[in-house]
Amino acid sequence: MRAEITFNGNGTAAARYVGWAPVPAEARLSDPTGAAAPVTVRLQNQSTTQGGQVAFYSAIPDAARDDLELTLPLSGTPVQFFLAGRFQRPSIVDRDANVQIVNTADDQAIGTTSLMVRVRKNANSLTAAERNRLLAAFATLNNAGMGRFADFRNVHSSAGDPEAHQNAGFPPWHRAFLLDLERELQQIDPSVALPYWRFDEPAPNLFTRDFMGVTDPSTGRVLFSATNPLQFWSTDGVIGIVRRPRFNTQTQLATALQGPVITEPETFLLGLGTTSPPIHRYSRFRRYEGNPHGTAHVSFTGSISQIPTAAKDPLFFLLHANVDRLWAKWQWLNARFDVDDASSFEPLGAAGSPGTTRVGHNSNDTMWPWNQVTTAPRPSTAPGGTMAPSLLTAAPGLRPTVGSMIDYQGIRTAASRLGFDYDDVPFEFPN
Ligand SMILES: [Cu+2]
Repeated sequence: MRAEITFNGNGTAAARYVGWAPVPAEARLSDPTGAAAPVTVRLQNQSTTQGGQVAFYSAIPDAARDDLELTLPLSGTPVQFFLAGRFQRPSIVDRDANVQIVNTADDQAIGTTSLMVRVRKNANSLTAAERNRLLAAFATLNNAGMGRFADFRNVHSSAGDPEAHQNAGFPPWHRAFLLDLERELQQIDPSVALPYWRFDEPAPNLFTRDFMGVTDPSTGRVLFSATNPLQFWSTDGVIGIVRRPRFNTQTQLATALQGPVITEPETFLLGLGTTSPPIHRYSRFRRYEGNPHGTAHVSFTGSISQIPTAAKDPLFFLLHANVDRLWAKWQWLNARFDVDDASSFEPLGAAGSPGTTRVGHNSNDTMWPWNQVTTAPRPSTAPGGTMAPSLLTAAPGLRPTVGSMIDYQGIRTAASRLGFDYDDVPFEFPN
């Protein structure tokens, strides 16, 4: 007797990745030999103290369970359920989460499926193996300046500046930018998720020669160990990265000339309005583009400190993963996932219309460069093409809209799930 589970609408091993958001799954008897009647099974995590674990849901919405009983017909007809990573139990290596299918009649396992609970983690506390897989994937994407990374560097440029900054679309545009890059990294190594640099805490393990490098104070050039694949990093035909911190990277939080970044709790308070009673509003929260975001950028001199050159430095993507995490956590704290609610996103605009602000910053506008529009006021080139697809979800599509970035976990609309999560931002159904 054998049973199996599949999920993400895809039976292949390449699709066995989950975050905190529940995904459709099904269990079936693949070999009913020895069974005379429908078989009651229990889905459970194989007992391990480390690594990934899974949570089960019989339906949506429902409470997450540690295990789930299902009755599987002899015909092999699948039985539906839902599956997610168990919060605070992410994987450490690929496929280290093992779901067992146990026959409740005799407690024998009749099937096991291995998957990865893949989420974005704090870069400062990655294992050496997690760090090395990330660096290898980044270096492959850059390919010493000859690879696809050049498109990402070229998008975040002077021409792209008004598409991405100083307006309501700043958080969604950068969420899409990171997702596109992360999917490219995952095509190289599917066990990689983009980590975040918590710039409001010291990150001594990030600023080492084995990770994002250590600056030579005499030249401003970033030095790497001989085993770090970033040693061959190259952009615009020039080898190396120039990045000089204005703060002690071993002991301090990111600190610019005007002072340190505001802390995470202070960032969440930015959203608080002045009405009575005060509510948290997106239009106020997005002021975080200044401090902490801008402050973190200018806590260095060098390419990361200016928009046209910032994305030359791989640290940019870890900085922005934290910027995006702060928005995601603010969204969770305040239940701000409804794109049609002005406290979750504003301005609001109709598709194809200029909306209430510059095109590219209204919820129904498509975003450059993924829309491939090169007529004014959009830039005259659109490097990189459409959004990278995913085996795990159809969202956000090839030409994402600003609004498609809001409900990133598929809380309100399951089909909106973008397929990424942060280690400290859970999935919760709305009340
Ligand atoms: Cu930035």
